[in-house]
Amino acid sequence: MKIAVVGATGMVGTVILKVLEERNFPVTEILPVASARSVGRELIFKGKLHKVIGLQEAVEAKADIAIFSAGGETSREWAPKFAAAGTTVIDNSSAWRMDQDKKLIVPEINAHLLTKEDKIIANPNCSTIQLVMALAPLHKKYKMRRVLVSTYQSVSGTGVHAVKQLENETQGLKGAMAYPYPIHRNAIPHCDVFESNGYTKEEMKLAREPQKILDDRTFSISATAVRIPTSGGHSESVNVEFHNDFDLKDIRNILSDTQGIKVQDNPATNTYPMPIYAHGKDDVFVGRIRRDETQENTLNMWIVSDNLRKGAATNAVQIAEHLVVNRLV
Ligand code: A2P
Ligand code: 11C
Repeated sequence: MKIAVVGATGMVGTVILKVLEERNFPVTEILPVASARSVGRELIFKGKLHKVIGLQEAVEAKADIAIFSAGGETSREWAPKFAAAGTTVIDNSSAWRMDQDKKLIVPEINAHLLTKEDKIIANPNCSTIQLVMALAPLHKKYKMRRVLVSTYQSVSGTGVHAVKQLENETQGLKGAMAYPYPIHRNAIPHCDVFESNGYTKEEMKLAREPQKILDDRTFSISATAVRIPTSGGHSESVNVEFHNDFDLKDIRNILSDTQGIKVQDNPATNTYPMPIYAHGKDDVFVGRIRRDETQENTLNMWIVSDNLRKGAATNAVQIAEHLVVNRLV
């Protein structure tokens, strides 16, 4: 497979290259793509140096698959050009996610929907992926009515400049600000831009994307997204009201048996998911599983995952693997 990675020099692009290597994806040729600023720079893939190329050159190279993580504007403009050249695009930005003609895929849940005709495939938002991974198997059995989620998101979700802001502030240094406030020793209830309804774009992604992935609009999700000074791994406090009563043991068993999920839940040994453990791993970790004692059929849990891996790079590479295994490219 000839694979283009658009945004190869960026935060997620770097992890995409790493995940392709680690999972031994059948790459015959790798094309690292970035902005004009980076063309000619060399990146290492599988121990060899590869020159970064520009977008037009990459379109002309007619890769089998292009994995994009270079922001929404780049995707809007360039994904259709790649698709027209016969390349299947897996897009990590928010550009196409809610487009009616594009599929929004978490492989464990809905990769079976993909066909050869899908030339632009959307990868969900990182906080959506870890949430929906845990909700999907529980929804199947107990049917969700309403979900309340509060997120605790790491600075790596914002990008290199935010990681730098936290590093600078931790060391008492001054520098450019990615956020309107200091993030060190702080919690900022503001991820992405505000929409006209008073919610942030991140909160609305959490509300809308799971309905599309689960192909069900009968449940609702209300979210508050908060940025905290962790450097890798998003956490979520999740309250789920089901239509049907559940057995807590069964909830644990369902989650433990779900591919891609690891249950870490033992109050007696202080065992629960945390970003420092999830960092660098591909699984979604679930713990603090307990009944909401204030309301019928309602569950509380805590979900943590590495936002750059399952939340972005790994999910995209898994989509690519599904395409290859099922001969859809
Ligand atoms: P570059 O490094 O040349 O700026 P991050 O998410 O970490 O900010 O990274 C964004 C990635 O998207 C980088 O690889 C960046 O390349 C790339 N990128 C940003 N804007 C463009 C563009 N207009 N065309 C191509 N690549 C872009
Ligand atoms: C964050 N979820 O942590 C964002 C980053 O729509 O893919 C990814 C944004 C997106 O701020």
